[in-house]
Amino acid sequence: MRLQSGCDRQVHPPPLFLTFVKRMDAYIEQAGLGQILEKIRTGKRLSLDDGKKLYEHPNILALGYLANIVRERLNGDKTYFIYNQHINYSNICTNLCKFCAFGRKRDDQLAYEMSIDEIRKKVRERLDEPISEVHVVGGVHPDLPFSYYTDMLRAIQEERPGVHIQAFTCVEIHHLAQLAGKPVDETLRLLIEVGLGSMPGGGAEVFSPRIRKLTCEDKISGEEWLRVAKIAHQTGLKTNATMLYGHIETVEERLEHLDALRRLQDETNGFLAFIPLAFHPKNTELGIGRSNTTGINDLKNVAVSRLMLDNFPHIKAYWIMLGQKMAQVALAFGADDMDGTVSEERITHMAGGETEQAIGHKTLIRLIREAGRQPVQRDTLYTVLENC
Ligand code: V47
Repeated sequence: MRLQSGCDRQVHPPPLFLTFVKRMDAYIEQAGLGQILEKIRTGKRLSLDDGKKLYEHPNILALGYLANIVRERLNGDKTYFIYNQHINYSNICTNLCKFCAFGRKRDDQLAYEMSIDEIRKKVRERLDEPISEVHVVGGVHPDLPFSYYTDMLRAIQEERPGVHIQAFTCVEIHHLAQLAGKPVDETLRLLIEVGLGSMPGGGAEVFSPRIRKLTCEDKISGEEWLRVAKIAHQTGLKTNATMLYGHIETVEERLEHLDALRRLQDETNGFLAFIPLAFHPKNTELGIGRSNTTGINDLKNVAVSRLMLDNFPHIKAYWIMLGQKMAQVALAFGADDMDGTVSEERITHMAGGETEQAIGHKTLIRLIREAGRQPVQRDTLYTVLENC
């Protein structure tokens, strides 16, 4: 429990709290989740059947209670945020996934591509802010040369020396390796030499071949995504992982996705955070006739991923996709990170995202405090920069 004043002073739980825990445990038992609670309390891994039971359980508060046990065991009351800037350098893409409103053909009116000078300008525009991470993601561009990507990393480092660049999903890295004509590990070493610090978790979607065939046939397979992530970890890079939910995927497909990530993490321990991404249907082929995800679906995905991914240190409630309000509530359902100040995100906004494109650190701190958590400003690798 946290005192009202001061960030990190702890007090022993009062008897009232213990009564609450006992009552909740009995309630969880009544809800038919007693065996899962026992596994969670004793640190045993949940099976895919457990995951299915959780996804299909109607009681969202019970799920939140369970996920919160793991959340608080791993991260206490801490809720992380980062000062960051997103740069989506180009939306020209050969994959043209059916769930994506961002990717465009080269001749599309809304297609764009930033020159290295424009990227420099973007970084320069925000030099007065204490940004510790520049997050770079684009499409699979048909004809930019490999040197564009190395020049971009160099330019960002020159404009903001020492900044951590989290860039290029496994999908982009796979493409860059082809461009460079080198194996993935060698390609990554070339990128690290000019400033790559870690990789974001995009492009994972849902690993199931059925889903990929129906939604993103031209994208690398789930197996390829996992292979690139594994090589990145073996090369010394930390990466994130995502799952795009709320379209045509089944509960079983979500769980197989989570299980594949959990198995890779057992091998490499290279994942930092998992980010469940809520599908935004507007302006997408897959979205025709489909609605936005509901609050309950969003919270379930946060809670179940916290419980299944027992070896992932962090679960992000990405406010850009969840909205500030839902992201704040997610902090009681397993999430321990709100991502960052962001600025100029385009992928969600082209798909009808209605959140702001950036929020200030003061808003993030207020949202976290109001949720009864302790705001912690972090860097990309979760080193604590400030307990706020
Ligand atoms: O790879 C595309 C997804 C991802 C839509 O690593 C969509 O910390 C919802 O991965 N609705 C890019 N999602 C964003 C991403 C990310 C974001 C924030 C933090 C991190 C991190 C990673 O967005 C894509 C794709 O999976 N996406 N279209 C859509 N219509």
